[in-house]
Amino acid sequence: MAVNKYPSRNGREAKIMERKDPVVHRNPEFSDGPLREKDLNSFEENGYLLFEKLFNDDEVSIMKSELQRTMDYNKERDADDVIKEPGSNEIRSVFEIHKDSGFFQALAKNERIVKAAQQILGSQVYITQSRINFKPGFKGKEFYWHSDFETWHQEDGMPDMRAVSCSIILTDNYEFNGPLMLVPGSHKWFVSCPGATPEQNYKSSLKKQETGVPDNDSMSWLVDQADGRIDRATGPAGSVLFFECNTMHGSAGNISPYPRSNVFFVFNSIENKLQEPFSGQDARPEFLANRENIQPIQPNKDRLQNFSHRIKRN
Ligand code: 6CS
Ligand code: FE
Repeated sequence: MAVNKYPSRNGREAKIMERKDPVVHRNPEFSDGPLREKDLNSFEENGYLLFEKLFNDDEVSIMKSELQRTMDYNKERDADDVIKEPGSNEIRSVFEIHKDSGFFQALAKNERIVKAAQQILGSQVYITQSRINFKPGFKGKEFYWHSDFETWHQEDGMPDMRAVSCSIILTDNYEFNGPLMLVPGSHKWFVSCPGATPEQNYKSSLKKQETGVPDNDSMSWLVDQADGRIDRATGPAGSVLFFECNTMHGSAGNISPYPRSNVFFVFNSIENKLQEPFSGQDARPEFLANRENIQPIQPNKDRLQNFSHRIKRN
């Protein structure tokens, strides 16, 4: 097994250690893309970057109809990659949306987001995980504070911090409908979490994550380091949030009538493919952590209007 640079959940007390990997992996071969120098510097400093309206109104209206279609298609589907909200039959998340052989598959390869990921990761990229988090009105429950990397390292064997999540806002994200909250600068620290990973943890963690979450003292310390700041990723549909794999984030429940639906494409560097989980347990299923037939994405310029959705094959 590879050297474990970021031990966590090993039954010891919580510990905060410095990040050992670069945030922006600068590489002149992958400098061509939508991010300017000040964007890369801001991402380096905060651990995230919000672009208002990276997609135009025509593309947004297609996103909304594809979102509805995806929801309708999965409403009655009883499959591992469809996660319901705790205590209700409302859909919380649908995974592996980048393999829907239609609109979202094309969107995942669009150069506006792929080239940005290449600029940040300094290499070619592929998608290690994708999902739509629906966070329905009234019933959308919270996602407690966590670092995605802490889970992906422990449970999926992601070796280094060289992945970036691209969250495209599909329904307007307001202050009051459970927007993503992020702690600026938190990506510079790795919180080694207390506890141990239960067997097949994903069967419960995708509904409510209780392992691999920071203890209160560590969380308070991170917010103190940010001078008390907690940012919210609010913006109109079509806006895009890039956030670093180790940035501490979470979101509150949604009791408003307005759904807060975002699609997440997690771009991993082609140099950072998943290995054996550092928890020592079995690998999580393919829909959560892609391992099969990994190819670097060839970014496309396609106008998204060309893609009509074909119902997912399986
Ligand atoms: O376990 C995971 O991979 C998922 N869990 C959360 C709360 N965020 C990242 C990812 O979708
Ligand atoms: Fe997350």
